[in-house]
Amino acid sequence: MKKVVIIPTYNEKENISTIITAIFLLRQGFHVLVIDDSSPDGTANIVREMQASYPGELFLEERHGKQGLGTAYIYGFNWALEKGYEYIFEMDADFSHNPADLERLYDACRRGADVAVGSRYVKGGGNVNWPKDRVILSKGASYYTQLIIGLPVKDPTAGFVCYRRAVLDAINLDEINFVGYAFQIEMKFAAWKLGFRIKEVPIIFRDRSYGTSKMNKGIVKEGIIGVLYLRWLSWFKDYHKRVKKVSPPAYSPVGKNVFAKTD
Ligand SMILES: Nc1nc2c(ncn2[C@@H]2O[C@H](COP(=O)(O)OP(=O)(O)OP(=O)(O)O)[C@@H](O)[C@H]2O)c(=O)[nH]1
Ligand SMILES: [Mg+2]
Repeated sequence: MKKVVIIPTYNEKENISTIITAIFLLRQGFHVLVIDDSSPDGTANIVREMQASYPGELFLEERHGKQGLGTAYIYGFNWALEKGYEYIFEMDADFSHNPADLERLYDACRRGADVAVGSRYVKGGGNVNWPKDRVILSKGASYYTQLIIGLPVKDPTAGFVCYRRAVLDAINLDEINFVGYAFQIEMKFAAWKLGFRIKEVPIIFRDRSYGTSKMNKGIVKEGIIGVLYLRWLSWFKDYHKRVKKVSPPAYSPVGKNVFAKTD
């Protein structure tokens, strides 16, 4: 089964080669797609050099300027759908997500989940070395999200996820509104609203050891307002209809007047 791990990067030169190597060392057939937003530190050059060692398995897409994590993933989802991948993973470059857990997310999807979420807030999961204020913010965001939009996911901002292809195929990705934490919440909300099964798999999340965080106040603000916006959309604007991709009919009689009488 074709599986691809999408890693968005912005200034991850300290982490990118080791994370890529760690994924390929699993020898589980994961391909890797790096979406780099012209990192000034040269992250993309490192990936480009590594591509010779992993032909047909390591891919790089470069975008102009920092455009946010959410749009990087949407770009990656469309890329992966077009290339025919069956299992599509989200993962950070900074080793907060343990590459070995990719297999556990994959197993959950193979055993019936449509979306497997690497979760810190189910039994067996947790945070290690994260500053207290970040843990409070993250847990607060989880309670807030469950309260306001009723999403039955204990770790809705989680960014370590496996999607079955059918999920991304069913979502109109043009309708996804957000780019930061709210992006992660909205993707899960859209999948849930469309009736897909979401399973949380416990993971231990570690604070990054190298490089710098891209977290900022704007991302927090987007999360707070974003959740309220999702509530509003689902109450008054038929969110599930908006976010459902409308597939073209399998057969459309082009150039033929279907209403014309034939007798
Ligand atoms: N392509 C792209 N990648 C991004 C962008 N912002 C963040 N990333 C990447 O997204 C992943 C998560 O970003 P982090 O900075 O680790 O954000 P975070 O995990 O919320 O914050 P920390 O807990 O401080 O690490 C990392 O691989 C980043 O390099 C962006 O604008 N574009
Ligand atoms: Mg991080």
